[in-house]
Amino acid sequence: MRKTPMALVFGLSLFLGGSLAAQTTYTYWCDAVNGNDTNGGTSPKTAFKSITHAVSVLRKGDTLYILPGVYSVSKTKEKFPIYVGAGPMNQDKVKIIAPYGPKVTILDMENKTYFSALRFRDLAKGAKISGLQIRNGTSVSWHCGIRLGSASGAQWAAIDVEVFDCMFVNLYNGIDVWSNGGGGCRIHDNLFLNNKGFGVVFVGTPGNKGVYIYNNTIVGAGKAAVYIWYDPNYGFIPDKAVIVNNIAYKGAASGFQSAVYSRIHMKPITFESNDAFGNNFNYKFSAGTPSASNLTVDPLFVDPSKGDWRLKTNSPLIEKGWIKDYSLYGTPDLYGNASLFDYNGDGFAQPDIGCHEVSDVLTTLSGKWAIGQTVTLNHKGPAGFMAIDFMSRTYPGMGLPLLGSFIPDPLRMLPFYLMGGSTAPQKIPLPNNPYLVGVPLYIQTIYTRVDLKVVKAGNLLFELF
Ligand SMILES: [Ca+2]
Repeated sequence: MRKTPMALVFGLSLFLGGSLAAQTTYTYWCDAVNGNDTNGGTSPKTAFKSITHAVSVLRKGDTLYILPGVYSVSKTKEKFPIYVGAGPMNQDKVKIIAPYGPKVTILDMENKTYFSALRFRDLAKGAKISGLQIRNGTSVSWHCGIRLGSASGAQWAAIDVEVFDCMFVNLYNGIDVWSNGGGGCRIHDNLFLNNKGFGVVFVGTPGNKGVYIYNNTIVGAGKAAVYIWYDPNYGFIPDKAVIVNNIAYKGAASGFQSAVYSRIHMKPITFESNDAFGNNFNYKFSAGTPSASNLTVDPLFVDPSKGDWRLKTNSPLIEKGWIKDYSLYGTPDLYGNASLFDYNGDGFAQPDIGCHEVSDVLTTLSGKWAIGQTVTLNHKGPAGFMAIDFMSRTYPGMGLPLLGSFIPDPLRMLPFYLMGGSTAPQKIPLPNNPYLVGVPLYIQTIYTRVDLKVVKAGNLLFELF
């Protein structure tokens, strides 16, 4: 059924009106440039200034959008570490999102001796953070960008926290994960550059829920890119670790601290489809050897000299990722595109290795994405493909073998319309509805061959306002 743009607009208004009536959580904004901590924080124009203050007002299920800028002690009066879930109020399932991404949204530790920039604790179960760059830490061992968990008691546990689409630059460790009393944290689609210690270090303990470390690109780590610490003398025994699809590139690891290192027997660990290349030592295990799915090949980055860590279209890492758990691929890659995309068009979407998923379709948006404006969606796909556009109010959340990353939640999906047998530009008039201001919307375009035999769900565009 073809729906006209007017039907879309009507549906948009209806949908947003209905959802606002049922809203029980709040959305806050933080703006290093124009914000003020004496503001109410509930719109972009009344944004807070510091992340520290903005995080302190979050309650269970709330969302915080961090707008572009440099956040630091000197610029926005941050207080490190910024605690999430330290109490007294419950901050489970809060979402901390920098929608414009980590190149322009920066939490700067200014080379001072703070233990970490952010720390998630036991009252932030299921919290998510994405799109932020954390940079310029110290040379002190175990200092890090984000700390998850501890060996010091349950109140320090990090549980089911998700860190994705972030950058960790010039720190000691990127992320420290200790799993006492917690675990289940997911660290994926992040880019780690030139950290002096580890990219991600995981210290497991009995009874924990393990850790998922996947689709990260870790460049120039001074020690291991991914380090799984097992020491029976200390009781550090990871129950579960899923370490897949990571790139460890040109690390300076020496001796036992190889690029991807584990002192554990292979059995509790799923260790598949990683690529360690150009490190002093690429793989090292205390027992066993990595399976053949783990590669040692040049990833063929687009242009490292210009900081472009995407994969070239002839990279040997395309369609080589681990495919046994499609639930890992429901969020965008570091660059905002689908993290699961059927590049070779064989009807079977397979993830690439690293934080970039190579795609041959492209949806771009021109015009001003604001109420009362008309925007144009421009489509670029293979010859003979048509484009179908979806909108959603949330992150996509599902990876489907035959399709790729997909917006799954029908209650949050806005009406869509078929463009017909082409990939021509599509104009979308946005309603002049004040309730739309501050509401984040996703657009996803699905490209399909006219005979529907090949479908590529790509180009998750994360747009706002
Ligand atoms: Ca792919």
